[in-house]
Amino acid sequence: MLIYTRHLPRSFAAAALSRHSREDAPIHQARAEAQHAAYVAALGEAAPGARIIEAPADDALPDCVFVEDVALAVPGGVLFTRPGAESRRAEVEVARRLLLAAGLTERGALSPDDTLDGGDVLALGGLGYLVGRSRRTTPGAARALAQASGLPAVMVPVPGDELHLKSAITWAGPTHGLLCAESARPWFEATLAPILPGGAEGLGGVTFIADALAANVVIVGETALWQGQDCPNLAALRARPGLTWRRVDMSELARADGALTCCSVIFP
Ligand code: CIR
Repeated sequence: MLIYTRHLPRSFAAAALSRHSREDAPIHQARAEAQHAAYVAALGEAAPGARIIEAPADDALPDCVFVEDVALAVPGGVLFTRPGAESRRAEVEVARRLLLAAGLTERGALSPDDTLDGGDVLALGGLGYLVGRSRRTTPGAARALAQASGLPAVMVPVPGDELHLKSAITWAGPTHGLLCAESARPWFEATLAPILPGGAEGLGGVTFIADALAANVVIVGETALWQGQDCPNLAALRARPGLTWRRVDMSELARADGALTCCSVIFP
């Protein structure tokens, strides 16, 4: 297993893109750095044999810690994206250099007319992908992903004005199923459930989570990393056999709209 991460730049607290005002609660740079370091350590402990790449930060790219948006693990290699925010496009270059040097094969490419943030891509194992049609991701990106992966990639609207598809929903594999933010339940029932291959049951079911942050889990090996507020539904899910759950606090990164999945790309 290979895990790609990138250090937090010194410009993060002041300049990372954020839909929240910094006036009331400024991002705390040192706390964000400590949380990110603990996250990378948790990944390493969850996957002891994995090689972890920690790319150096670039202070000219305040969002560069959110590596999920720049590279996608696809069968046989990696698809590099073209992030929807122009200020983030240059983040791809270091990922390309380091991941190809690590031996991965580049698969496919986005056309210059398309944009794709990895936060919009929900991988459903061998069944394919759901791709969020957010403000960051264009329909052509799903075609590029299908070509690069050889798997179906279906475009779906994102709920409300979420930044990304995975801001509302992630998949913890067949034993634990989908985790969907409670606020996105109407969207899930009306829009997503009808088009899921085999329905939600075919993916292990769906659990609605009161805190949207806690619906964004990272599965690495047999471990699920999670953050945010607990709730009875989540506690019941954690009690199921098959995954060890570990809580990681990335609250300072969440102030720049980052969730747990945003900060790593995991190549099995
Ligand atoms: C951005 O707006 O692009 C960053 N501040 C947050 C990106 C979060 N990425 C993700 O959810 N995959």
